[in-house]
Amino acid sequence: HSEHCSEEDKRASIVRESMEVLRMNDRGGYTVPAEGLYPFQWNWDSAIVSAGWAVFDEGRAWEELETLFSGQWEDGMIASINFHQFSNTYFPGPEIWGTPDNPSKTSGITQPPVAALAARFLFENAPTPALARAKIDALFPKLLAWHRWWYKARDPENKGVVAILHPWESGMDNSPAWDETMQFPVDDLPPYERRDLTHVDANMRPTKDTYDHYLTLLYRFKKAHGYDPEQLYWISPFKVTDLCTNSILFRANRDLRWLALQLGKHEEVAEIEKWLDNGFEGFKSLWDEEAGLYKCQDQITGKLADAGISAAFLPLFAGVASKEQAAKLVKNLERWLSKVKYGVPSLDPEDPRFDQLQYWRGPVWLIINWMISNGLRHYGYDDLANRITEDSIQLTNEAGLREYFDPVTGAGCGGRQFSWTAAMCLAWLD
Ligand code: 2M8
Repeated sequence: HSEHCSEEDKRASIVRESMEVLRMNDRGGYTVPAEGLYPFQWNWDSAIVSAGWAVFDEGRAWEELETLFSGQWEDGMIASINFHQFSNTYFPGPEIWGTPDNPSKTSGITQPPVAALAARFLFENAPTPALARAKIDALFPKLLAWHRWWYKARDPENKGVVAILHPWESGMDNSPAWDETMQFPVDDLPPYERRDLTHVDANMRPTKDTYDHYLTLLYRFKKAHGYDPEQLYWISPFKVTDLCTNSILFRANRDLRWLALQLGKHEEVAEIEKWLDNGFEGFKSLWDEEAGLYKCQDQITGKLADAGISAAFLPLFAGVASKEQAAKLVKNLERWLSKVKYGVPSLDPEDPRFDQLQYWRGPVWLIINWMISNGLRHYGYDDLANRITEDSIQLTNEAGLREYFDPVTGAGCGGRQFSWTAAMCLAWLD
């Protein structure tokens, strides 16, 4: 009994700590992912964090999304980073990106479109329905504009699935899924100084060669027509169908459709249904029958990436996999989980590149765990979903609100007092 009690006490204190972390990382209308390491407003972080705020401060939750959309470009894009306030603890900052004022300073690329999911979550869980309705009325056209941007700028050839043009856009920055597609030669770069290594151990962060490639893309995009997204699609040496982005976009379209129905926007419903139908077709080219996994695809060569990554399970979250595909995915997932203590590792633990500490090349990320477990439940794999939820509770109980976790030892890695981990403890694990 006493053990049970102390587990409960532990959980209650994690929940309290999670609220404190969001308050501490609040910069007035937006939340930074982590003090020092990431001192600006990140796109998909903020969308996830708004669900955390929703648990104890409804108004603040909506404000998070409103501030995110205050940086929306005229063409509809929501950039990966909004630079609301000066900071010199992160590289590359606004002076390197040098985007046109559009309407405020941002990066020049995007990130996975979680915002519509968050908007639906806030709307459905709203203590004050009238407030929620007013907020959604204002937010809906902006969400729609962003989704339209994805298809216009990132699927001009009507594949039904969208391209990312920079690994930073996937959110899984140094995933082994990009090892082959990142082989293009780097340009002569102006000298630069990374800041991430002043906050976090080098063995937990991308290598210098990887950063040289990131910056080569950044400078080419900047030179090419001031980041005009419609030009970038045609000139980028990195053009990939990413599973994380496309699964989230598919799910976000379902949530946007649901919101459109609430608002009685029938033309918009039809427009979104077309994206869903095309997406359903587009996903077929990402299925690797032999591996029993979804794979990212190089749009330049047409080749599927060889790496099995955690995003391979996200089509379950999207709801785009068939029952047969789901069964094969589950078999792979069970094999992965039998090789580690805590799931879900970001790379197949039997891949020789698996590295339990290296960022998106092995470690566990709570936001991905939430999406995978949600998807598993939808397909009726409750036991496996419970295992992932239990692992996530254990990890945060033992290592705290870290950026990511070692799947072998359970140790916390990367940044501390991390906002999206706190948000997951509030909105999912409590
Ligand atoms: C990481 O990415 C940034 C670049 O956007 C970085 O390392 O400098 C990723 O984990 C990304 O998914 C996340 O949104 C961001 C902030 O938490 O950090």
